[in-house]
Amino acid sequence: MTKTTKMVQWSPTDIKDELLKKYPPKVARKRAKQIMINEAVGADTSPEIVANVRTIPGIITMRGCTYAGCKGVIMGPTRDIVNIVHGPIGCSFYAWLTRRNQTDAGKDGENYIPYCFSTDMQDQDIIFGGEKKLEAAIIEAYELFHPKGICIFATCPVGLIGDDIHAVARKLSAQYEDCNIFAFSCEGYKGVSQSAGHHIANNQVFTHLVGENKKSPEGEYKINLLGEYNIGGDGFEIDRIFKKCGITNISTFSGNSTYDQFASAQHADLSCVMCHRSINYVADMLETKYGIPWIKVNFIGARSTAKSLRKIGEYFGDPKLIKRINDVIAEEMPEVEAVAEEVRTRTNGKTAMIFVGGSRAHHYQDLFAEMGMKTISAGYEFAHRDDYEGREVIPSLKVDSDSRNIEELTVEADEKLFKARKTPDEVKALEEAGFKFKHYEGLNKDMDNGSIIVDDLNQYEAEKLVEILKPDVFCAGIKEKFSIQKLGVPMKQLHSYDSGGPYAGFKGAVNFYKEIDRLVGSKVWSYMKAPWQKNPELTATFVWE
Ligand code: CFM
Repeated sequence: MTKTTKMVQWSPTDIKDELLKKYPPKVARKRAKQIMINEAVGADTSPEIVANVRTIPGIITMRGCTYAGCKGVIMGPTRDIVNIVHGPIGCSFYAWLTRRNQTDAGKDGENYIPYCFSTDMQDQDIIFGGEKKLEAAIIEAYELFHPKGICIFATCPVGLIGDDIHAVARKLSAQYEDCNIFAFSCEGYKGVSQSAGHHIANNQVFTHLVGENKKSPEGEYKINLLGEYNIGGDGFEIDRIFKKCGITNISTFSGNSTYDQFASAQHADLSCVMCHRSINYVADMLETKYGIPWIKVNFIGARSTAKSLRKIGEYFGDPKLIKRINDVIAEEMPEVEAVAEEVRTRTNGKTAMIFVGGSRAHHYQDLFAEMGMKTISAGYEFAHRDDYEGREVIPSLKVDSDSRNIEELTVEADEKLFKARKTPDEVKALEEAGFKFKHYEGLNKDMDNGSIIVDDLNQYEAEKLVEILKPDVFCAGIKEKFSIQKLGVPMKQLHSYDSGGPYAGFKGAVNFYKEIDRLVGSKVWSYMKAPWQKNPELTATFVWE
């Protein structure tokens, strides 16, 4: 790479080399397997990417910890379960209301989300053990609130000293029969990322909660929405659309959810999987144990929303439902299209980069496409190979010592509750008509060949990518926000949505178009001088200057 190379002449291989150049050889060899030049379009199989492996020590990763995935992501949005963190206060404090999962306190008003429950472990608890303190905390929470459920979360020191949180949970659960108390061994170091925490949380919810409510909720066309966390009110918008279509959402895992919703999930006739990464195995377990089939959906993007709704209609196959869905789409789309058309006059041809957790780096490409914008580089913090390459690679995934650490539940058909929702003939007819169950093609197939896909992107590589490709907007999280803005590039948080949202469904799409239009059109960023722009030696090397 010479200094006189123009931006337009950077080939994907040049970019990859440039990202790796500064690393010591061993690090470069490892990172090279996680930085991929896409070749999936038109190919039978995607090129293999290394994912779900440990971050190399010394690298400033964008990832979070296993505790974050369990306590924050999966259990955080459930309003009427008391979530007690067993650990030092920092683990609680920094997980307290930082993810913008909204909730509606409902008629009963039972909502513990604004509270921060912690055992506040001190040095003496680490030395002499914290079980007694945990027991006291559970008793106090029970006596104050009498919740339906209490969940206990292990932090790193709890695992290191060996407190038996499950024994404490069992003891108190027996003592308080009207309260379901269970614990999660989700120590921060337990897995390589928050993905392990999702799995630990979901396994426990499946074991201790799903199936508890015997009575089926009322309603027609009953579904579960798996992997939707109501960030910025996304779930509210999706529920509004479901309601309008006459679809009954029994249980969202776990946006705006309640104890009873989880406990009734077995009554649904279809599971719709939104975030494949955080929950696909729950969809499988619901199918095996109760006979509920599942499909992949995406409510990010107006067209994707319409497509997902039609898929649900096709599954139930009732002309009444199909008509209602089509009517709703016809009613909602004109406003969306009008805004899209208007913003496209300014956003068409602009570029985006998306680096978020495990799903949105894929889902949000649809929204950008509706604005005429291309995602030129993307990747996940902690997704697995199937989220990149498609579910067909699942049988060939390598089981390493880290993934072995995370329990895989063995599930069998429930003798009493298993009920096939469709006959084999009905399934066959649907499949012959092109309907796909349990199907996810992954991110790679939806990105252009030659685009750079990076797993577990880090601070250094993020800045390099921006420097080389200069996107019109960069999407990631709060840790990245200001370093990217300092490079003179607008930054949109796609974890917390900054203070915006919802972006899901039809109304959400309109919000997104308007916000991105404003961001990519803003002049303020051009006043920022990135470090390389201040350096005359480098200034001469890029065409945009
Ligand atoms: Fe699923 Fe999520 Fe995501 Fe995720 Fe997350 Fe999130 Fe995310 Mo932040 S569950 S994988 S662990 S869609 S909190 S709501 S935005 S990293 S891309």
